[in-house]
Amino acid sequence: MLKAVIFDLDGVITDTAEWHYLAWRELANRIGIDFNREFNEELKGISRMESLEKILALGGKADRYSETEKIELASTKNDHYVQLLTQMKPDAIFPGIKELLEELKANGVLIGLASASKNAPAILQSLEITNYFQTVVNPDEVERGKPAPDIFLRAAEKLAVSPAECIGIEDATAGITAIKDAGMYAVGVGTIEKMKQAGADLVVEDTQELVLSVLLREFNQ
Ligand code: B16
Ligand code: MG
Repeated sequence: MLKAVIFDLDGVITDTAEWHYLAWRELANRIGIDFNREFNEELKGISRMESLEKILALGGKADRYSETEKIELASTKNDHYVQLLTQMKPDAIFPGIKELLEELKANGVLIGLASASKNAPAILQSLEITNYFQTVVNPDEVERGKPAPDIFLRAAEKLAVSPAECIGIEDATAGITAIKDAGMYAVGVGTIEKMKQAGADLVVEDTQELVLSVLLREFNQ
C-alpha cells in the first residue's frame, strides 16, 4: 500500500537549475574556467562541494586550491545563489505539483523531501508549500549523497514507513538510482529514454502528468 511520496526538489517541484547555473558560471569565469549550460546538466542532483570539484576538474584546476579555499569558493557561489533565490515566488512551482500535494494530503499519503540542497527549506518557504511536508531531510543528516540511497532511506525512516510503501520522484539519473537502491518505486520526470535507462518504473515528461490516480494505478500493478 502506498504510504508516502518522497520528492526531489530541483527539477521536480521547481527549476532552480538555471539559478545554480548563473551563480556557478560567474564563479567559474572569475577563476578562468569556461562553463556552459550543457556542463551544468552534470551538476543536477549532486552536492555543492561535488559540483565545485567537477567545475575545477573541467578547468584543469583540481589541485590548485586548498580545502579552505574550496570552501570559500563554494560559499561565494552560494551567497550569490541565495541572493538570486530572493526572486522566487509561489508561481515558480511546476504545473500540477501543488494539486498533487493537495491530493496526497487529502488521501492521507505522507509527503517527504529528499533534496541534495541545503537551501531546500528556504525554497519550500518561498513557494509557500512547507506545510505539506511531514519531513524534509537535511543532506547533512546522511553520509552519502545521491546516487547512494541514503537520503531516500532516511526520509522513509523519519516518516516511519518501509521503503516498499514509498514512491520517489526524481529528475536526475543519480536520483533514480538512489530511489531504486532504496527499494522504492521510482518515478522519473524527463525524457523516457534517459529515465528508463536510469531504471525508472514510470516516466512522465511533464509534472502535470503527476496525478495521484495514475501513481496509484502504476504503483499497485
Ligand atoms: P545547494 P535536488 C540539488 O537539488 C541540485 O540539483 C544540485 O544542482 C545542487 O548542487 C544541490 O541541490 C545542492 O544545492 O548548493 O543549494 O545545497 O535536485 O537534489 O533537489
Ligand atoms: Mg533534481
